[in-house]
Amino acid sequence: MSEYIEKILNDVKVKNPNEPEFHQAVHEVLESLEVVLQRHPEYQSLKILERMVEPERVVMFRVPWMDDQGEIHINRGYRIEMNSAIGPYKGGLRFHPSVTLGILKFLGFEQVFKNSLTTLPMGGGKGGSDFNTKGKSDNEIMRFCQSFMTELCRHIGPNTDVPAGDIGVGTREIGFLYGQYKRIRNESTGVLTGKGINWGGSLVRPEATGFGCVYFAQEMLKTHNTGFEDKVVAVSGFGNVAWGAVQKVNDLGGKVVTLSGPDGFIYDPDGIKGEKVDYMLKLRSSNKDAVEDYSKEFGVEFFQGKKPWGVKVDVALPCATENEIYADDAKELIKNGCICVCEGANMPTTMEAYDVIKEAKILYAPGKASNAGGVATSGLEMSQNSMRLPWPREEVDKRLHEIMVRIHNTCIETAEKFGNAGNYVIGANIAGFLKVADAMIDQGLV
Ligand code: NDP
Ligand code: 2IT
Repeated sequence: MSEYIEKILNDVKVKNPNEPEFHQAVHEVLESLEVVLQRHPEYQSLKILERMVEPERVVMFRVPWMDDQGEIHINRGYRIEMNSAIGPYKGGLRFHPSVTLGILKFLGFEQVFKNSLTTLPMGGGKGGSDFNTKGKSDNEIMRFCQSFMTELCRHIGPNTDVPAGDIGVGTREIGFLYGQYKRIRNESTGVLTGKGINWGGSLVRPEATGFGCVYFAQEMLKTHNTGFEDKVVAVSGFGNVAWGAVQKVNDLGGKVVTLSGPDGFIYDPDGIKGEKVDYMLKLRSSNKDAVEDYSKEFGVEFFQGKKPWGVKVDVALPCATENEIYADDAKELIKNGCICVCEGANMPTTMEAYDVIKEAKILYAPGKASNAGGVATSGLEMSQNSMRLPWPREEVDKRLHEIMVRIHNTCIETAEKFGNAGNYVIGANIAGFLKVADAMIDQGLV
C-alpha cells in the first residue's frame, strides 16, 4: 500500500475512532484505487480521496416515542449525507439495535460507489436508528416512525435526499414514514422509495435487491460457461433481500437449501420454494427476529447459533448483514466446492475472508456491485414518480436486468483495463469512483 493511501487510512482512523466498519469499507475502496492514482495523479493533488471520506453532512437527532403501556423511550436517529456529486443523496434507513454512527457511515460510503455503478443520477446517503423492531406492535412501530420523520423531514426532499428501506425498514415502515412526511410538508412527492404500489411505489422494488443479486451471479456463472440450473445455493438472512434472491434462484432452476437469522440457520434439502417462500414474508413481519419457526413449520433441521456456510453448496448468497462470512467460513465454503460468492448484503465478507476467497480464485462479487439492484429500482421509482406514470412489471424488471448486466460488464471491463482481470472488487471500486471523482472535479471545490 502506498504511503499516501496509508496516511489517509490512518487519518480516517484517528478522526473517526470506534468506527471499525467505516475503516473497513474505506480500506477496501482505497486499496483498489492505488492503480488509478498512478495513472491519474490529479485525484491526489485535488485531494479527492480526502474529500470523499468526509461526509458532506451528518444529522443526528433525538427520537422520543411512547410504547403501548405509556412508557417513554428515547432512540437516536441519523442521516448521513455522504456525497451528492452525481445526484440527490440516496440510500436506505436501517432500524436495528446495532446501528451506530460508524455503521451508517460505512453504509453511506459504500452507497456512493454503488449508486454511481447503477448509471442513474443518485448520490449516496444512509440513515436509521438504534430502534429495535423486535417484539414491537404495529402501533409502536408507527409512533416511532412518526417521531423519526418529524425531525428527518427537515433534511430530506425529492431533489435533496431520498431515503428507502434497509434492515428493519420495509414497506410498512416506509408507509408510516411517508404518511408523516405528507402531513407535515403537505406534498405528495417521491421523497421516499420502496413505497406501496397504490401510493407511488414501483412494481418489482420489493424483489429488486434479491433479483438483481441473482441476475449478477448469473452473469458471473456465465463467465465460467454455466448457470443456475441444478445449482445448490446457500442463502443467509430471511428478510427482504433473501426473499427476492430465493425466488429468482428458483426461477432460474437452482435450489436454495438454507436461510439464517440471528438465532441460527435452517437446512431444507428439498429446497425453499412455493408456500415456503411466502412463509418468509410472515417470518419477516412477525418481528420475532428468528428463523427457527421455519423448521417447526416445515419439519426441517435447525442449527442453533450456527451460520449456513458449512453446508455443501455451489453458490453462496450472503443476504443478512455485514461481516457474516469469516475466514474459516470462506475456507469451509471453498472446501465444499463452492464456486461463487455473490453478496446480497452490504459488506458481509470480512477482510480476512476476502483474502481466503481471492487466494482460491473463485468467483466473488462485492455488494456494492451485486446488490445495486435495490437502489437501481429505487432510482426507477423516482423516475416514475417524476413522470407520474407507473411502468408495468415487465418494464421495470427488464430495466433492472439490463442494469445488473451492465454493472457486471463494467466491473469486468474496468478490472481488465486497470490490470486486474476478473477482480470484481477492483472493477466495482474503480468504476464507481471515477464517475463521482470526475463530477466532483467538474463542480469545483466541493
Ligand atoms: P431485513 O430486515 O428485511 O432482513 C435482514 C435479515 O438479516 C434478517 O434476517 C435479519 O434478522 C438479519 N439480521 C439483521 N441484523 C443482524 C445481525 N446483527 N446478526 C444476524 N442477523 C441479522 O433487511 P434486508 O433484507 O433489507 O437487508 C439485508 C442486507 O441487505 C443488509 O446488509 C442490507 O444493508 C442489504 N441491502 C438491502 C437492500 C434493500 O433494498 N433492502 C438493498 C441492498 C442491500 P433481524 O433483522 O430480524 O435481526
Ligand atoms: O443498501 C442499499 O442499497 C439499500 N438499502 C437500498 C437503498 C435505496 O435507496 O433503495
